[in-house]
Parts: sequence; C-alpha cells; structure tokens
Amino acid sequence: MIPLNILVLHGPNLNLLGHREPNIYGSTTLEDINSLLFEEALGLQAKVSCLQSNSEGALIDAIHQAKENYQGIVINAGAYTHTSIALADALLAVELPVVEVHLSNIYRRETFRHKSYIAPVAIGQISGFGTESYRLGLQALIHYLRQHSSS
Ligand code: CA2
Repeated sequence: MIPLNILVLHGPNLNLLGHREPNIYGSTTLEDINSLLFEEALGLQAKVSCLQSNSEGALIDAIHQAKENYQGIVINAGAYTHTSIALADALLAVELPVVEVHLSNIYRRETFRHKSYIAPVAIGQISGFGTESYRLGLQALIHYLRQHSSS
C-alpha cells in the first residue's frame, strides 16, 4: 500500500477547544483531536501532521509548503471558511485533494456561516459530527487518494 502523508490544518480559535464555550464546541481539546487523528492514520497505514494557526498567512504558507511533502489536506478553516478567498486560492494553487471539515453543522447556524469559500475547492465537506467530522474527513481523504492513485 502506498504510504500517505496527510496535512491537517486547524484555523483560528480552534486552540480554545475544550477550554471555552463547551456548550457549543464540546469538551474535547485540539490535542485530543490530533491524538485521535494520529491513531486513525496509523490504523489506515498513513501519517498525519497537524498544525493550528490563528493567522491566515501562516495557514497559507503551510498550504504552499504542503505540495512537497503531503498527498492531501484536511482543513477546518474555522471562521476563515466564510471569509477567506486567499485560503481558497492557496488550496486551488497547490492542486492537492482537500477535505473540508467542521465540528458544527454550519448550515444549522447563522446565515453568515452558510457560505464556504473552501467548499468549491474541496473534494467534499463533512460538517456537524463534532470530533467525528475530523475522523470521517481523514477516512474519506485516504479512501479518495487510494482510489485515485496511479499504481
Ligand atoms: O464548526 C466548526 O468547526 C467551525 O469551523 C468552528 C469555527 C466557526 O467560526 C465556523 O463557523 C464553524 C469556530 C471555531 C472556534 O472554536 C472555539 C472553540 C472554543 C471556544 C471558542 C471558539
């Protein structure tokens, strides 16, 4: 089986998970989510690297550099999902398969969250399953990459 390297990007404020607003975002921390993803990847004979940033520029730099080392990207762009043409442009430019994930169901929330600039450049989106959104997103991306590998 081809070894896969997946980059997981967490956007702004997701470092607060488990520490603030547990009524909306639950009590699981970002470290818990990253551990869950490492475990899941191991079981699927893949590797993940996780990065969280509150800075749009840092996320864009990480996307640019991903082309060298990763076969795909799982991204929860947080509130940048709804605002950032720059992030969408970066994802489009690197031409890596992208899966967009959200903890909450963005379509059940305020209307400003219904718009995603990431969705049109992603192969798919998983939204509303809490931390399971990440696991499902990783599974979906690995499945896609294995289906679409040339060998
Ligand atoms: O549901 C998601 O995963 C979101 O990407 C989360 C973003 C929100 O802006 C998107 O509309 C949907 C917010 C992440 C903020 O996370 C916090 C965690 C704890 C305390 C405060 C914010």
